[in-house]
Amino acid sequence: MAGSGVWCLDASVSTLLRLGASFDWVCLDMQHGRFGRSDLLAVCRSWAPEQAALVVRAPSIDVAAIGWALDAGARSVIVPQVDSVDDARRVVSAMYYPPRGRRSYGPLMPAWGRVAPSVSDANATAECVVMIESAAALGKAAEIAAVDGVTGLFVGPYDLSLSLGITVEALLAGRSESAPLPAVVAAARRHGRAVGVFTGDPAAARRLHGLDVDAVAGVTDGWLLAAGIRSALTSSDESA
Ligand code: 3PY
Ligand code: MG
Repeated sequence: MAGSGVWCLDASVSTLLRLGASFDWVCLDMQHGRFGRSDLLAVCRSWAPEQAALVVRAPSIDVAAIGWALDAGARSVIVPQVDSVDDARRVVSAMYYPPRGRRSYGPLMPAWGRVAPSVSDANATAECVVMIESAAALGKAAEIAAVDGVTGLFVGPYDLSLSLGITVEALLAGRSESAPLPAVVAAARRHGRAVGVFTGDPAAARRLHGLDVDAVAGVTDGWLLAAGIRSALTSSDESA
């Protein structure tokens, strides 16, 4: 998962496929979005390998849900509210087959004619991304990044700002060494991990200017729809 992503809460399968033709990655949000397991399977069944990377945000540190996403063919799973080294270890254990973890074997892609990756390929290519979105997680970011098997840290600015008692704008704009975002980036880089950030709209994404991040969820499906509606109404007002 790298580059420009769209974070989806409500899109249909066909809309997700269209988004996959334009963005670097598409995230299906199983925590706050409408997607359950059968929605996830419907998307994965239709996802063409040349399309954008399909990323799943698990509903929680949930071994079963993380397994469903991987079994359906997602390689990248973002797990919310990982607040400690123990949390990160539980996520790693769900993400990887033994001996690295305790993922249970049962890939589903053969059900729709795809070849499942070998156990070693699955382990080598999985992206295990943990969300830093509380004061506790921020305080432990370097230790969490150091957990073997974690491949990336992903900042949830909304929950993190609630936890810190500051605004999202202030959180995104802070650039001092001890400010939340530079601190997460430094913790990730120290351990060779990727960094992603959710912003959800382009104005917020612009606040990340100058920050060294790999992946930004710069829009949501809802933002794109609202922007399209605004643009259509503005142009019909102008032509009236
Ligand atoms: C947050 O900002 O807390 C998120 O989890 C983004 O969806
Ligand atoms: Mg959150």
